[in-house]
Amino acid sequence: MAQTKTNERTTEKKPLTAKTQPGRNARPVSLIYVPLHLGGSHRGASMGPAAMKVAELPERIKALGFAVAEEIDIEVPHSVCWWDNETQSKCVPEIYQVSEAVADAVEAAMEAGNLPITIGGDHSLAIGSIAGAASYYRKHEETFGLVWFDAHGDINTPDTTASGNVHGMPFAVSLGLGDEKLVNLKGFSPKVPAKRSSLIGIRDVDPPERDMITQTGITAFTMKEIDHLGLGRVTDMALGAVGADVNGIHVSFDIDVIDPDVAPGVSTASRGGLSYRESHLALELLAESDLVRSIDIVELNPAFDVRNKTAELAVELILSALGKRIL
Ligand SMILES: [Mn+2]
Repeated sequence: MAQTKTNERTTEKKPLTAKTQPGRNARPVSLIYVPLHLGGSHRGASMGPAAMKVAELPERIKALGFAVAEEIDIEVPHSVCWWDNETQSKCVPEIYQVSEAVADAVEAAMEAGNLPITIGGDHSLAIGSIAGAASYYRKHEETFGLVWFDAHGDINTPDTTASGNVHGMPFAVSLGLGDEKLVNLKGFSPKVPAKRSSLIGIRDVDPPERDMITQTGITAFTMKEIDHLGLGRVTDMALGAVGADVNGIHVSFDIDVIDPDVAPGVSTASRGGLSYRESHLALELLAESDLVRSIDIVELNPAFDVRNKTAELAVELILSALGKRIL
């Protein structure tokens, strides 16, 4: 194919230099790759970690001035469990197995003093990453807040789901609601209280999820609030709601929170999302809080991407979350 000059062309090599700001709590990074698709309906999500490697994620983190302490590839079982449409939550045994491995990797990274970044893969992996972080804080008698970016609520349970897809349930599971086996991962529940949980960017919410959001009492910001107040203010409000008295924050970032014009490479795109700059701003502000201790970047689906531009964006967003700044 002839190379044409177009602003779609994002595959050129950029110089591996950047303004660095490893903050005063800078930690070496643990990269945990989870090629998981069993929580959703699109197998391409399993290619997310590979696309992030193509976009030079570890090299760019190092160029920012951070050490990459380890890179871990989590094994995902080969299964066709999603073909079974009778169950209310598909592939739970397989997702449980992956969740255990992810939880152990995240907790071990935090015990080692590292910052775990879990790369998806579909959002059901957050069941494991949040369990791992929660287990760390629990053992150290510390508290943490959860800031979740998503177009969707991800707060379904086996009783409310229309699809049976577990990637629509990880927020509920982390609050202690849903499949008993998943809820009790690591032997305790809930992983995080609703009062320390925030959900930002929603615009595609199932009717039962509306009730869940209200009943649980999490702090939710829809796209309407973001349009009205601006994402800078909304991020500050989310930090105020969940982060006032915590030792750390877990950021679970679903790339589908971004508008599909900017980030087409996701499994479940929804119009009317964050702009390119808004998505960076949110993570820059969270980095400035110096509270971010663990991160998920999920739902990258290279099968729907255009010239790997969504993977490139996801890498940039991780750099912003680590404290990359313009000046
Ligand atoms: Mn999600």
